[in-house]
Amino acid sequence: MPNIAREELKPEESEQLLLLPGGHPPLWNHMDSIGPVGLRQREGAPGCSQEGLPCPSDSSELPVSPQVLACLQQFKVTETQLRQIQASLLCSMEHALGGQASPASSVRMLPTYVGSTPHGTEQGDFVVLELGATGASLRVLWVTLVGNEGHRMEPWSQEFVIPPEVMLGPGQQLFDFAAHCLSEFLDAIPMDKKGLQLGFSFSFPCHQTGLDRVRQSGHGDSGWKVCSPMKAIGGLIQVFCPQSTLISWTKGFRCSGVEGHDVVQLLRDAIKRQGAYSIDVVAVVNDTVGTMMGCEPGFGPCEVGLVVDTGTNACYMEEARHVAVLDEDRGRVCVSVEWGSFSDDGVLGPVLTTFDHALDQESLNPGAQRFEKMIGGLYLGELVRLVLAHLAQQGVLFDGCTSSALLTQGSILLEHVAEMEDTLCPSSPLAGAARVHAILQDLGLSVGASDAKLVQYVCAAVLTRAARLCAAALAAVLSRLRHSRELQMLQIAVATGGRVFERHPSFLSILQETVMLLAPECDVSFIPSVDGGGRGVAMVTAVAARLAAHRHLLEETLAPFRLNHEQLAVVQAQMREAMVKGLRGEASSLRMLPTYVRATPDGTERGDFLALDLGGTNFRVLLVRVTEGGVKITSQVYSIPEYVAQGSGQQLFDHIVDCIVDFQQKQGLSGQSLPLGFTFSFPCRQLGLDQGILLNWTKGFNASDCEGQDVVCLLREAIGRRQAVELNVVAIVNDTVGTMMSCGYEDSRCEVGLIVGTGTNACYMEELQNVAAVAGDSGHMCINMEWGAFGDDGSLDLLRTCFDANVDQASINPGKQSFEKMISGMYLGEIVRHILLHLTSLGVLFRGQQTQRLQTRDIFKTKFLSEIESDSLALRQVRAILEDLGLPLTSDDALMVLEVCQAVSQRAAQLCGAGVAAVVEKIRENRGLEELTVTVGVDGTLYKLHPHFSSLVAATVRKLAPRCVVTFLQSEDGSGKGAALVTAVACRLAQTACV
Ligand code: 0WK
Ligand code: BGC
Repeated sequence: MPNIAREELKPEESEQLLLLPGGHPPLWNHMDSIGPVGLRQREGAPGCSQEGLPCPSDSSELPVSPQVLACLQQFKVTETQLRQIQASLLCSMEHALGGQASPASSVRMLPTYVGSTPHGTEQGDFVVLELGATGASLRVLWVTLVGNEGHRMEPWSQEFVIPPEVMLGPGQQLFDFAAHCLSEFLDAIPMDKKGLQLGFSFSFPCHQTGLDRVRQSGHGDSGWKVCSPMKAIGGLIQVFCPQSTLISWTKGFRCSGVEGHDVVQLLRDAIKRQGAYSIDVVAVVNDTVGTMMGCEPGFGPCEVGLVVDTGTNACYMEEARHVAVLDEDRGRVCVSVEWGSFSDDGVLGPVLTTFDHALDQESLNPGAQRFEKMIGGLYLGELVRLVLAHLAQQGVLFDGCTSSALLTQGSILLEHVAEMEDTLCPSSPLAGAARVHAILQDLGLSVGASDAKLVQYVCAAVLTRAARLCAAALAAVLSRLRHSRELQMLQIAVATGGRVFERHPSFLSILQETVMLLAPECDVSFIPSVDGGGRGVAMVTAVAARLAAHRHLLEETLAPFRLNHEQLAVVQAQMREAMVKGLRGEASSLRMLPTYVRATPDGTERGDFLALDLGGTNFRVLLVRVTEGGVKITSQVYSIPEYVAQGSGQQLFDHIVDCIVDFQQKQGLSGQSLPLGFTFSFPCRQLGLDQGILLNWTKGFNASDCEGQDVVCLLREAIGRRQAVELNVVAIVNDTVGTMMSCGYEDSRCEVGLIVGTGTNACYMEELQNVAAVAGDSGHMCINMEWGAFGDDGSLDLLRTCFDANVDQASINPGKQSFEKMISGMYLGEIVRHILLHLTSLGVLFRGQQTQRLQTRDIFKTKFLSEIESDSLALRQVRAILEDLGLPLTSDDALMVLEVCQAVSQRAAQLCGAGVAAVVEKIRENRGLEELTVTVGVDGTLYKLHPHFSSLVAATVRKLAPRCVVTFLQSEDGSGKGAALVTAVACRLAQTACV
């Protein structure tokens, strides 16, 4: 931005200056420059034009001294300078929106987390506390919202003057004062005062953490602050409230111990100290937001809120995707510009007068809020005072006499300027001048004949500049809006609030005209806010209250999914106990099935093997070539249609043999009888390596005539039914065992196999002496725990939720596989769906609209959880998935669905971690080791694809088994390779036995 020198007067301008009508001071025609009006009133303009131009009624000309001219000249801002301020402010806005670190002298662009303008449905009684909008006073309101239907109720309100020592004293004193005013106000209100909800309009620059949006700060932590804990299931339920950290005081406030602190908590503590009423601070709102939200329904919605009161600021509805800190890609969010801090010396320097510098130097915050100090009502009076004192000391005003009042900072207030400037075009100029005289005499000044008029021109010059600068800033916001919405023409309603608007009617007209000049492509309607935004704050509070209530219901619903360390340690201990009982053959929900796998591979295995892998997402046939150089796998995936998985056993095994034959043909293996290892991922009581009695189907399989049968026989019979096929079934292994063996081939410390996929289960190398079912007491045997059934004896009932019960009831094996149904991929999506149905029925989600789609079983796939919880595209993902499901969602819904998914998957991972901790601790104690180093071989889609599952399992194991160093090794080739290796070991052992 080029540096602009203070503008020299163009020749035609200097000629104009010398002659003035009726003793009026030299003024400029604002069309090409900014400052008091030109020499003669524009031809044909009406009497007191709304531009604050002198009225022709007083036709007398007023000689103006060069000093006065030079003085008023300083307040001239040219159109060019205005356009540069507009452009520089726009640039600073986009800079800050992009999240780039911005110098203190730029606008702040603070997201307010107000994501929507009022629906009009908001209802209820709300208390509003306004602090900071009107300088040395605070206001309390009781606002009753009646929604669309009801008849509008006038709010009750009361204003309290804040003593200067409170505005400059300790922060606690200020908030105690506010709490005192609150209760004094409420004492007088004849309404029921239980469960009061308060909206705090705090008109200073603050970093907010949320109003109705939860900041995503990683898994499970919503970033909301817990206000007050209350007893509930499993410890705390949390009440949520916003946080708003004060960046810096402005506008005459300078309380200590507040900047950098959460002003909501300071107010809460003060209300508690006051102890008169229990009031919940539900929302904190900037006054511009209250003004925008208070826009009269008939006019709105307003999408810009503009306040010019003691200070000045604006907010507007920005596209959320443009606000870098939000990670949002849809919808809009209200951004508080905080343009008061704009002071790009490059463009403002030439506009800043000596009086501005003087005012800044004497202010509480020199160097800060430079833009605000040229526009805000707190400063206009002071600017006028400094100019008048200067002109008096130059002897061109008040006969060169000053007064102590005139030399006292703050002696000329906004009201004085309003009165004096407003009389510039009174219906009767004399009356006007008399009032100016009265004000100046009150300041102890002797007012000469032309003094009153000159003073009026000073007021007009200061105010006109303020209005123009404000217009330049507003024009920047409008250009930003038009740009971010890619519009040729922007039609917009701007809500205005603040005493400068109320007291200076010319302010709005000058602002309007200048906006039309600077942003001709914007059709702007200005809507004065009715009650200073109190209703708007109540609207926001109503929205926040509704969302806090929704959030409370969400937390109440999800609380049972948030397991703490004690609960997980109980699961670990219960699993340990069930393991011991199962190994002893006592009643236990853990069958602890011997697998007859006694050793993990030692690398000497060799040969070609066929392997089958049934029970996971896919059925695979594999050719596994084990050579010195390693293992080479060729495989083919085949589907097992539901009607086959739930048909007859014969049909199922015939289908399996068909796939084998197809594979052999494709691999040119037809007629070869390779040793075959069968990964059969269902609970089987093995009587030997190649004998496995199916105990019960799981994971949606239910083929008849199989349970209680030796599945190796069923396979051999199917092979027998197929002519010309010869297969040598050597081993049947569970997928956990296959996974352990496959990883054991890479890492000899791998002694545990874990599957978290469609189903879940684990196996590990147990001391043979502990396995009652198998003779021998030396050496090890791999035990298939079948932990999916853990809790089928009711030991998990304390943790089971009604949603788990719904899923279990709807499954084909109710009462079975309890642990699996809280952890594995076949069920997590269904648990989430049932929770979403519940929250919809509570009106928390989807505006309470139940959709057919969401009532469809298995419509919410578990893979959605992995997609939704992926850190990078969280909300976009959520929205895309839910919209595909035809769900009408708001952005709040998207976040709540994300939290539901997080809670369900977190519980699953923690329960899985508690199980692994029980296993590795058993191995460590089996071996009487102080510390155990062990590897767990893992497979399964959920474990592999979910973005956080594996790290949560590992974290839970670290907490529950601190004396075990556990490495999780993801199996690359699945358990088919493991089955082949088990077969290879069996063949090697058989050969050595023959030798
Ligand atoms: C791949 C293994 C297979 C196991 C599956 C489990 O090769 O034996 O059953 O993982 O994961 P899922 O496919 O059920 O997600
Ligand atoms: C089965 C186990 C299997 C696990 C993982 C469970 O449903 O009962 O045998 O290991 O799923 O696939």
